[in-house]
Amino acid sequence: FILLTFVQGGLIIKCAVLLMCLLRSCSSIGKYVDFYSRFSPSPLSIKQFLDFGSENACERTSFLFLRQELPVRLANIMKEINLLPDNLLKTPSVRLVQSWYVQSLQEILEFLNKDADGKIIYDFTDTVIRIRNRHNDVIPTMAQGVVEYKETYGTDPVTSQNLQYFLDRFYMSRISIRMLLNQHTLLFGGKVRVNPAHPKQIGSIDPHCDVTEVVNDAYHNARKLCDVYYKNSPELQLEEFSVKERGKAITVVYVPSHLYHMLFELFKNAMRATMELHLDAVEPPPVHVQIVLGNEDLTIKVSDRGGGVPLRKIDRLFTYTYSTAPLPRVETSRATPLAGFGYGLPISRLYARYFQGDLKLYSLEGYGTDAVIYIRALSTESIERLPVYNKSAWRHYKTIHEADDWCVPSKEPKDLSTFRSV
Ligand code: W6P
Repeated sequence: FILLTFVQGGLIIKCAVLLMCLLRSCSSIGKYVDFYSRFSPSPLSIKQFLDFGSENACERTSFLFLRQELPVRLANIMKEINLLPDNLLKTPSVRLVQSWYVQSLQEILEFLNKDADGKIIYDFTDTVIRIRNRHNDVIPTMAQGVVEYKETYGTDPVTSQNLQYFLDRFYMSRISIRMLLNQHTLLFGGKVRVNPAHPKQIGSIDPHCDVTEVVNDAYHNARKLCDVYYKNSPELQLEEFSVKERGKAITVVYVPSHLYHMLFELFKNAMRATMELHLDAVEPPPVHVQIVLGNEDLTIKVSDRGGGVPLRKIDRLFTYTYSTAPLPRVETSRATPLAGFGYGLPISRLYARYFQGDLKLYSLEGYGTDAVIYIRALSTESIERLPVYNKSAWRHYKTIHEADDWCVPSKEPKDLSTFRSV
């Protein structure tokens, strides 16, 4: 070793030091993951997010909170990554994702025993931005891992179910971590707290998010895509109803970008179904949207007349292992970027569930589909819905799945004549 160092000079020394650090950190990072995974993540309400952005909260408070909460959320989900099937863990894609999590956890831990002075807090914000960028491509990278795994090992229903369980939790955890990172950088990353693009927002939250505005925005952008690929597009028919004041814009305390993401996805799907069913129609049937504000829920229904989806196939639209099939997954030969049934729907449903809402599909096969977004009307009820690593989660991955407790329907009815009395 000394000889090598002598021959190759400083570079080798640097490599050795780096390797040593890497080994030391590799062997101890597990301990930190164990330690922090014993804490449950602390779900925040939208109201609490707003308080962080108000006058009496500061960058220091946010720093002290994130220094504890980010390791907890990272460690909780890292524990679950470790429970994935070995062959999936060994794919280069999943290894890469895992290395990002290790790296990010390490970078936050650097701030552990440091005084919360100006310089440190400033550096922390830099680290937060770096971490967010590092994890930008987690979804396609993870999807690639799933494709690689499927191509080599295939999928059985049990693996598929476990993967669904994991990915829902993993992506939900990611949404929540990015929410924390975004709030911190939007509130404290610039010179002033206001977001120049959205001055009324507190970070990514709009206390008066105009739902109709977001619906129109998402519709118009989906329509542009639709016009490119089909040379035509369905009109929008919009209806609003509020149990409160009539004639006033329906608003909600919410993250507009989340709402936009969901609506854009639903519009793309609705438009594609409509256009595919009415290929030669001069005027395809419109997409009908209802926005209803109740006392508990804000509900947005997007209805199309695109022919619908049989009940048996609805679940597939939310299945990660189904939508990442390497083979063409839709019956039509037309390849359009307009709604590929990728991860769009399952991720949109996670956005809805993240603040205690939901996203559901109700289809009338042969006619059309209603896609419904449910959002909590009260900001005090909009509380993060977070996965936690515990015995019950662990059991999900380790349970040996037994035979179903419902009969398998047989296509050939049993010959009832055997039971005829003689
Ligand atoms: C369909 C399939 C679908 C998924 C999501 C939203 C709307 C629609 N329409 O035919």
